[in-house]
Formats: sequence, structure tokens, C-alpha cells
Amino acid sequence: LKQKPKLIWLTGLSGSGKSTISVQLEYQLHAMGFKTYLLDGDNIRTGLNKDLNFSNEGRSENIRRIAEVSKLMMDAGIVVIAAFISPFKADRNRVKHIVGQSNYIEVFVNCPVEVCEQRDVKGLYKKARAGEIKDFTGISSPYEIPQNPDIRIESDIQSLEESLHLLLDLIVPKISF
Ligand code: GGZ
Repeated sequence: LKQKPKLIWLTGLSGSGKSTISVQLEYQLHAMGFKTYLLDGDNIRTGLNKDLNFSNEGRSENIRRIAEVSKLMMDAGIVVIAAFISPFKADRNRVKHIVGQSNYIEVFVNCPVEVCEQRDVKGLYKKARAGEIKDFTGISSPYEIPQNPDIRIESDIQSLEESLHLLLDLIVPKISF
């Protein structure tokens, strides 16, 4: 396989656009011939991590297990894309440590919480405001902004096409021989 396995880590609020961007990123990388796998809440929090809640401890353990799974997938030669809120700096640092600093590419998908709340695609912000969901990131649980991401996407300002273009320009050289 003519690829260097890496972990592409997307962090950002619920509704910031992580899923949309990661799905398109995987599609494009696949079209270029790269062997990829996308980890997200849909395939992790419903299975491997279904025992975990959204407390600080639950989130930390969620992220730790995802890092370990990513490492195994990278051992198998796969370029891993992971899209999780991952609100805590210490947890993101641990991911970097687990997979190796040089294998970790951090993508901060930035979007003002007001914009995420206004979109409220799944109605979760409304439920969080009503107190029906506790510890909701951006409302009643913190998000620690990445200070040194490899790339920062302003998803409320940049188009999906532009973001993808910038992402691919960064990533393709790093995963190619
Ligand atoms: C944040 C929550 C919560 C709470 C359920 N806080 O927009 P979504 O729905 O599809 O994505 C969110 C997802 C976040 O899971 P992660 O595994 O990425 O979180 S973390 O990295 O912090 O462990 C949201 C839904 O789960 N969700 N409750 N309280 N998001």
C-alpha cells in the first residue's frame, strides 16, 4: 500500500460540521486510492463505547479507547479519520501520545456556539437548554479550544469545498510516499 497511516482527528462542537467534513474527506481520499476508515459517534458510541456517558470521565474514556482503536487500525496500514467533540485538551494530548505525535493531525472545526445552536439540526441544543440533556457541550459542559491545531476550519464562514481543498492540501502529502 502506497500510504502512510495517520490519524486525522476532527474536534469541535456538536453541529459544527465535523461529520459532514469527515464524510466528504473520506470520500475524496478513497477516490484518490487511499485506504481509510471513519470513526464517529455513530459507529463508536453505539457499540464499543455504549457503556460510556457524557460526564467528563465518560468522555475521557471514550476518547482514550478511540485512540487505542485508531492505533490498531494504523498498525493495519489504514488512514483513520476520527470525528468527536473531544472537548478536553488533556484527552486530545493523550490521543497524540498514544498514536505518536508525528502520526496525529489535528483539525479544529470551529463554529460559534450561537451558530451551532441556531442550526440545531438534531434539536439537542433545545433539549440542553430545557435541561432535558445535562452536561451538553457548549451549554452546560466546557469545550477547550485547541491552541495549536494543524488546521483550523471556520465552518460558518468557509464553504465545504474550500475547507476540503485546504484539508486535502495538508493531508495528502502527509499520507503519501
Ligand atoms: C455533547 C452529546 C451529548 C452531550 C449526546 N454533549 O451532534 P451529535 O449529537 O450527533 O454529536 C454529539 C455526540 C457527541 O459524542 P462524542 O463522542 O463526539 O463526544 S465526546 O467527544 O465529548 O465524548 C451529540 C450527542 O453525541 N450527544 N449527549 N451531553 N454531545
